Amino acid sequence: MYWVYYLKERTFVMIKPDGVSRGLVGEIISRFEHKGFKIKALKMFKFTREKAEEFYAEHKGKHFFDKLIEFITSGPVVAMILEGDNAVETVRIMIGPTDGRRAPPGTIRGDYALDVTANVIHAADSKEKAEREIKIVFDKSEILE
Ligand code: 3AN
Repeated sequence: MYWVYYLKERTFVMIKPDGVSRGLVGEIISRFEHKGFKIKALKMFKFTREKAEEFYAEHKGKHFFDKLIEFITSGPVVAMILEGDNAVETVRIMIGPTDGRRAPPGTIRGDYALDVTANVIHAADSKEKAEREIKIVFDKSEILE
């Protein structure tokens, strides 16, 4: 008997305003689909200042906070929940390090970002953060079982 184990971990991913305005939505979603992740929720919206400050609360007080809030509220984002084995870690590997200038080619930031604020994509860096971010952005009714 041959068993395939499919572990249903989920993570939160968001294409930032620069990724949306540059027309990278299809390309980025396609990478995750080709990798094998299932999309459990997907929506485009624009952050209010209040929601953005809640979302990035852990960075409050840091030198880049105001710039980050201004950037993330500057245009629509595309948020999604991806499900698959080891989703949190694997998606983080696929997006690459924060600074697009240092992100290796082959990663999303490595291929498409040349900045540290406008770095095309966000992904939760732990299971706890993923659940927190999902709660901030999605209503339960917007998520597939
Ligand atoms: P990541 O998105 O790789 O998890 P975090 O959580 O450290 O990175 O930072 C959240 C966001 O804040 C980043 N995606 C980036 O847009 C911005 N950011 C982080 N560090 C800096 C920095 N040194 N200068 C400007 N913006 C930054």
